[in-house]
Amino acid sequence: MSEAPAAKRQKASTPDDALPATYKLIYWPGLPGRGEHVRLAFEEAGVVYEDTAMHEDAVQTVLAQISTDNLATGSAPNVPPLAPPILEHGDLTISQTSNILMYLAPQLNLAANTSSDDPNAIYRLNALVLTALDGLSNEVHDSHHPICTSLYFKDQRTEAIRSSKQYVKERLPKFLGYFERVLKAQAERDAENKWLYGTEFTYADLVLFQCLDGTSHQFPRAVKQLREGGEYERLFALYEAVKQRPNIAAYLASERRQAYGEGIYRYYKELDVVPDDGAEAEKKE
Ligand SMILES: N[C@@H](CCC(=O)N[C@@H](CS)C(=O)NCC(=O)O)C(=O)O
Repeated sequence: MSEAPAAKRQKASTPDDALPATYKLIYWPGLPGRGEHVRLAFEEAGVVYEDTAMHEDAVQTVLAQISTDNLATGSAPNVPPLAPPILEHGDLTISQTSNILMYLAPQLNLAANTSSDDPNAIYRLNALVLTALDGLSNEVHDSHHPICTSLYFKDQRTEAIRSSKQYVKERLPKFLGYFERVLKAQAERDAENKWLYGTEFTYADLVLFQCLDGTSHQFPRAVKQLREGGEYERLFALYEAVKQRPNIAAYLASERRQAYGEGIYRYYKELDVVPDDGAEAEKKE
């Protein structure tokens, strides 16, 4: 169980009083991974949650869920998950990061006014989240494993170098530019807007923060160069603002925040390329 400070031990609102307000995150131990998006939402909201990654039998807990023997035949009509993160809440079991967040965010007050005056907010937020996960998580992972996830890095090193050069040259600026554009559009609606969705802080801001943090871990030189280029000022201001939110800052400084390891975001010196390296590489080929 995570060690949330006493002041943060409050219950989340649930859509159904019959559901116990204890959330269980099932994820691999030893790395932030995609489970981190779910943790950050819980931490920002200050709710109690169980994180099985912190348990001794963490791996077995994940394996039991994703085993080909798991037919999810309990009384609730759950479907078996293919991969973590997995959320259990009462008799509900769901997987897929964005799906879990879509379920949690309204309960954790991280989805703007989805439940009242802006019922479509959740779909706009989900589009932002899926876009961040596409370009600043899945594609970043695929840069170090461009051939196949099941092969070792050393067996796809050459392809990973080429893939990383292309990524930082073309894809990374495209996705950073997209989120800068979203923020610019918000600011044009109201100069006070600094978040992805209007005046309110939402889980999309948290996801973007984590995606940018992980991408910076894998490609520190490229992110630094692009940041210093000055084209993404709103985006990096959002990154810093999320990092400084009291509950997030406390979490990042705690032992619950795990170091990046052999997960989605990995540091390999030979992949720490900058957009200009990419241009060079293509000229030589
Ligand atoms: N689209 C899924 C991807 C899930 C995923 O790839 N999970 C990783 C850990 S972060 C995993 O264990 N994958 C095992 C596999 O794909 O075989 C999500 O966002 O939840």
